[in-house]
Amino acid sequence: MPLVETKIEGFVGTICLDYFEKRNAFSAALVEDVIKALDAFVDGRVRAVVLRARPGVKIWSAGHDVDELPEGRRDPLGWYDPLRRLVRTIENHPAPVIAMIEGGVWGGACEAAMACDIIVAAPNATFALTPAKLGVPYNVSGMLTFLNAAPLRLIKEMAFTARPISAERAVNAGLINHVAPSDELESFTYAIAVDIVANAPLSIAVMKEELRILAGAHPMSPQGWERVQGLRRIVYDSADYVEGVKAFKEKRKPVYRGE
Ligand code: LCV
Repeated sequence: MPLVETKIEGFVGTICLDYFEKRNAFSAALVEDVIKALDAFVDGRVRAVVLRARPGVKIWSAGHDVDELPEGRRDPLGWYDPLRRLVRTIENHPAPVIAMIEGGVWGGACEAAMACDIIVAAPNATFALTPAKLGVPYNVSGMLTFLNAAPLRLIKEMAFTARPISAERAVNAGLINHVAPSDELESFTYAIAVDIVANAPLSIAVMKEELRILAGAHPMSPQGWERVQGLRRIVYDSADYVEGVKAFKEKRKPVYRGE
């Protein structure tokens, strides 16, 4: 049973997340279905993609599937982690991907949305960075996605407080492109897609790739990389990381001791 619904109309492809029982948490299975859909759109010569959830949802996506996080002593966000693969697939997709958002966007789903090229949200959309809430050591390329999406100070506030921010605050900060009234969200979003598909797809694809390469062009020395990896290992080896995942599964507030 696919966890997404897809369609192609003209040159516009749509991927609708359809995993209500886990609030569209990006499990390996859901990520696989999204990646398959994006790959099929390349062959289908789709020129713009809309990534959405079902109309009227309260939660666009609950983020990484916490049940699939390692219980400790292993990097929870390594290169082949489903969420990492999803972010790279969106960034490498030749056509622009427009995230159309209603409801809450949590944790890794914020990164998936920010990896999209354009974000259009309803007024009820909220965005929350949650690694600190779960005790997770987010990874470097993920932090770069955030850093490329919003001012450093806002990213720090979101990352350190783990508090959701409103669509209004997000659009004022430039984290999202537009807030559209809920009853106009679809028409507003697809109007952008129609404008895009009327333009030269090859020119757009090369500009998207140029911007991806330039946005990711941040030098990090081998020592800097090793230092960050060492610090991250201390976190995912910590009792706090185990506590964060355990508390989530036990549906209780975590108690962090800084060890
Ligand atoms: C697995 C879930 C999830 C879920 N995973 O419905 O960025 S990082 O580093 O933190 C990264 C590791 C990450 O993305 O972590 C995940 C961050 N996500 C969150 O903190 C959001 C956690 N979820 C919630 O706060 C609530 O579920 C929301 C507000 C999203 C929806 O609340 P609502 O009352 O509508 P439930 O909480 O009842 O959730 C319905 C079912 O989905 C599961 C949840 O455990 C429940 O399962 P059961 O029916 O078996 O109890 N679920 C929700 N989110 N991220 N499973």
